[in-house]
Amino acid sequence: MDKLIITAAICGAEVTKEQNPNVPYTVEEIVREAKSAYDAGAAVVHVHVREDDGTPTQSRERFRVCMDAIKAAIPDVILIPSTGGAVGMTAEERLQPTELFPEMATLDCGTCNFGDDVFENTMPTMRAFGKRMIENGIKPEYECFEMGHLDTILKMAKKGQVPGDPMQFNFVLGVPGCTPATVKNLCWLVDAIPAGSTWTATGIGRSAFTLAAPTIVMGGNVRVGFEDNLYVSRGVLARSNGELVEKVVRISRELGREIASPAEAREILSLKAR
Ligand code: KMH
Ligand code: ZN
Repeated sequence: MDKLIITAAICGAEVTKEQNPNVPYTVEEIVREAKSAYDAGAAVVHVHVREDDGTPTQSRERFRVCMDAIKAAIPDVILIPSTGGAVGMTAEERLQPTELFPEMATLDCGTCNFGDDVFENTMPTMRAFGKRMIENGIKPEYECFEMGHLDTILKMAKKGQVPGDPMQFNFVLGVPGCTPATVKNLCWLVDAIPAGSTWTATGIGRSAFTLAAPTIVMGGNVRVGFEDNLYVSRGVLARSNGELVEKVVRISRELGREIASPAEAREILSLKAR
């Protein structure tokens, strides 16, 4: 079994300092959180950015400044900027980070309820995002919140509308309104991916670690971070993203699986040398 790739989703677009004062907004705070996750064992950082007051933004300039600052602090980390942004943003707004030619970026694979909101990803939007990623040589991380999302993106890959083999999926389970974070649901999704693909599981809220454990045993990779979960254990706010990553590292080592470095993660994810 390959070593475990840990992704830290350090910031997200929805969580706030009111919920956990350690949620990063400023460039300095984003670098601090990325470095804490990396030092704890994360090979990948999933990047959202905010204005200094916490407002989510997809500004190309803000992404450039934040990603350059992260790279200056931890040069070998793999960055996966979001093209999901925040609910309600336009496709054009959301696509801005792809203009920076990152080695990877998220590509959300369908519309779904998202708490009280609707996270809209229409077919034309997904085709436009796929085309951009093909043109700009970006490997997508396919964010699937539902089985229908996975089925849709596999069909699009067959038609050449999005980058194909080998594909990297992130199964995001436990979003209110979407697929619950159960082992049975995870197995259903994993069983449907093409041979040679790689996958990550993200459990939202209290399922962050209960989904991480079976994922580690099944050979998948794990995402944790403030975007998905603000607590390190019941009622205890995490002091940093690093603390969440440390917990995954502990679980994985107990289960006998070692942690991938960024170089090893690039190999596992078939990322091209740049
Ligand atoms: N903020 C969510 C509505 C992604 O990064 O691609 C979407 C999201 C997915 O976070
Ligand atoms: Zn995200």
